[in-house]
Amino acid sequence: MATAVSPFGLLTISFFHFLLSNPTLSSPLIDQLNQHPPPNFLSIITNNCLHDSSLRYCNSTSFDLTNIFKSTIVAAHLCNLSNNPNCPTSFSFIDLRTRPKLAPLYLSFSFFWKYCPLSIQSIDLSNNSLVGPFPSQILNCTQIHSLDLSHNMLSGFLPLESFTLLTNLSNLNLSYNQFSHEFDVEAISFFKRFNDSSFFHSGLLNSDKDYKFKMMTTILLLVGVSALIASVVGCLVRRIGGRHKFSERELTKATDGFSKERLVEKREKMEIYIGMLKDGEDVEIEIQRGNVSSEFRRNFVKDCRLLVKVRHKNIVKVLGWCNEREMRAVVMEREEGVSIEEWLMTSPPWKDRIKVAMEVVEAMSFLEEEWPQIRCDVKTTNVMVNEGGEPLILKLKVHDHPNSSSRVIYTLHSFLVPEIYKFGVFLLQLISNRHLRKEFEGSESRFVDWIATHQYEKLRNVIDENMKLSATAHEQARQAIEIGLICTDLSTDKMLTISQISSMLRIVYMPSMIQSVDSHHHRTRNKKKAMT
Ligand SMILES: *[C@@H]1O[C@H](CO)[C@@H](O)[C@H](O)[C@H]1NC(C)=O
Ligand SMILES: *[C@@H]1O[C@H](CO)[C@@H](O)[C@H](O)[C@H]1NC(C)=O
Ligand SMILES: *[C@@H]1O[C@H](CO)[C@@H](O)[C@H](O)[C@H]1NC(C)=O
Ligand SMILES: *[C@@H]1O[C@H](CO)[C@@H](O)[C@H](O)[C@H]1NC(C)=O
Ligand SMILES: *[C@@H]1O[C@H](CO)[C@@H](O)[C@H](O)[C@H]1NC(C)=O
Ligand SMILES: *[C@@H]1O[C@H](CO)[C@@H](O)[C@H](O)[C@H]1NC(C)=O
Ligand SMILES: CC(=O)N[C@H]1CO[C@H](CO)[C@@H](O)[C@@H]1O
Repeated sequence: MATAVSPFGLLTISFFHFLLSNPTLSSPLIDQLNQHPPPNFLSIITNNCLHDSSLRYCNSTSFDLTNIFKSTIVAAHLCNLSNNPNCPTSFSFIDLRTRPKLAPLYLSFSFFWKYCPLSIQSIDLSNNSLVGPFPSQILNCTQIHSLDLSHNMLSGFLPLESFTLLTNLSNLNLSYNQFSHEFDVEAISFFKRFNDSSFFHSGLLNSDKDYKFKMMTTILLLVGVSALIASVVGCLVRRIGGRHKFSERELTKATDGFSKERLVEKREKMEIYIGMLKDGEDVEIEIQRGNVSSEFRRNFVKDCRLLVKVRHKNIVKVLGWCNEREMRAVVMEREEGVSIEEWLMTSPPWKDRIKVAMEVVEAMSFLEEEWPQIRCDVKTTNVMVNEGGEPLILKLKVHDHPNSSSRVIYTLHSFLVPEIYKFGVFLLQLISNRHLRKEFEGSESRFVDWIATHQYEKLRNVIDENMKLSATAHEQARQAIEIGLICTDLSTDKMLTISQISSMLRIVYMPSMIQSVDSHHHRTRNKKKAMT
């Protein structure tokens, strides 16, 4: 029966054909999505439900006509794009293999996934450099038999409970991703039906443990956002003696015996305290407890020895470490300021935002040149800014292959999202002031795709309107968006270096701009001096 294979029911078929064949509607997908449902759309879907109550939208408490309409449009395009025969009556698979531009775009249409056509049996989104958390919206298609997300850069935890709703799933491939190992695949009965080849190099297998182990050292070295006062000048002088090792006793004292009042963050394997050293210096202390192998401890110290040497005005200072049998800790300076995420809520002007972007990219470029083993995790939550508008990068990690060329790091090291990509996202956020978590379900790629699709016709929506830009500044912002999109283009073979991006930004802002940034610098420095 025709209804059994139609994604949206018998009567919509003619409607689909209207969409697919009407020449006046041959404009791109996005234009169609901006149209209104036809006047009789409610009666179309009501009739559909009378004939086939299994349609996903029939069980909605109220018909959200706009989204149901949009979902039919996306379905029509996606069916065709996936080369299904007889679209859309037999839309049985989604094939977006090696479509790194399109896959994130289609994933971002949450209304489509919410009403996932029941005819779809198989979904293949492999080989797309997808970043961010597992795209849970796919799991709305509970009926599927096959799901392939291999060869992407997905990270974080699997939504285990939602997975178990996929009772008919018989083929799963999550290989070559960067998930966090949280469970023993063997231990969860749902996953027992899949063998190891579904999870090769995904971060989920026990055999990936060695690799996870390395990740843990790096996690420990990550720094949280600080919020109180630090005397920066003082600490520079005091550490010249080179004593970087702290004992557990010293840290106990510095944190009033690891008191609750001084605990600012607690994660599964890590606690972050604020404290004060004997000499009155305010510090932030990251602690990992429990026994680890001696090899782990050796690597930990090796990494710390490296980190304490890094000195740059826009990179957090690591003061030292503690390495004891039951506890490891990293001690860092604390500076006054707010995270960029919070800062953006105060609608800072364009010149302050671009100054932050330039200083961050210069600090990254300093690391790239001087400390290629060390990378930083640039995000609006991991960079803070002080009262003078000076940014400070708070999260660093040491990576494992100091000898590999940067080209190799970017492409083969799949567990690391290229730093340049992170900077691109950061830059685009500075310009657009969009909240990734609230507006794009935390997905960087969705955010980037949103910018890419709106940059021409809807530039006004992309640039944060609170900035009230002059014509020159508007043009600078437009060019900065282009640079942001170059940084986030994972489909190209040629990755630029951070230094190249830094130069491009400088060119956009021209000498006059740089001068004003520099003079602003001096003001900031003087202010700092005045404060101390
Ligand atoms: C909608 O609800 C009906 C009755 O409760 C049920 O039989 C049907 O399976 C539901 N359809 C979907 C798609 O959940
Ligand atoms: C994966 O994508 C790359 C380019 O991005 C391509 O060269 C390669 O053939 C693809 N692999 C598969 C298995 O499709
Ligand atoms: C679809 O996904 C959303 C969010 O993941 C979830 O709340 C909802 O229950 C899902 N619906 C179905 C039918 O699976
Ligand atoms: C699994 O397949 C059976 C038989 O085709 C079907 O009745 C059932 O609804 C499917 N399960 C889901 C979650 O769609
Ligand atoms: C693992 O499962 C896949 C399909 O699910 C199958 O093709 C493959 O032969 C299995 N491998 C082993 C070693 O059992
Ligand atoms: C998953 O993909 C990987 C890499 O393409 C492949 O080696 C493996 O056999 C696949 N596993 C399954 C179950 O299809
Ligand atoms: C609307 C649309 O994109 N239709 C296309 C579906 O696919 C066939 C061939 O694969 C094209 O000829 C149509 O233009």
